[in-house]
Amino acid sequence: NNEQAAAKAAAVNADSGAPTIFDKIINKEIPSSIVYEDEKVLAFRDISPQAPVHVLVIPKFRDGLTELGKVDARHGEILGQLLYAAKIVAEKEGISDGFRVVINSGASACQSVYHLHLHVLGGRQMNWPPG
Ligand code: D5M
Repeated sequence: NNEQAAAKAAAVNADSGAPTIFDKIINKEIPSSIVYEDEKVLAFRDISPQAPVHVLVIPKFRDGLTELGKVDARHGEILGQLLYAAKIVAEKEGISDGFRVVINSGASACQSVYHLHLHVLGGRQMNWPPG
């Protein structure tokens, strides 16, 4: 089925080190709807929103940050900055009272872009367990 095909394609592309579409977004070579930006972090609206608010938070310098399962101790500071940026995004988007942060790591989690990103989702009742 489609989901399996997508997972397989993602597995093949996983962490090849090749630039991703997010590099083009960071460099403003393709348009995005930016919600928050600072020196190290960029947050922009997901092109395929799964909730009324769906924002991606990414490090501007990938530097080995392809997927959460492959980070190491030197990434501790930026990981904290990404999580803090997610909180700022939630505030800006008016969903501070309830929101979800998701990181898909690896093909079995359906990661499709191998530039680490946090999904910030809200604006509707979120359900548990996730799919
Ligand atoms: O999530 C990768 C996410 O990236 C997925 O929700 C779509 C989103 N995406 C892909 N291309 C774009 C562009 N060009 N703008 C905004 N959002 C985009 P994953 O966790 O890897 O499955």
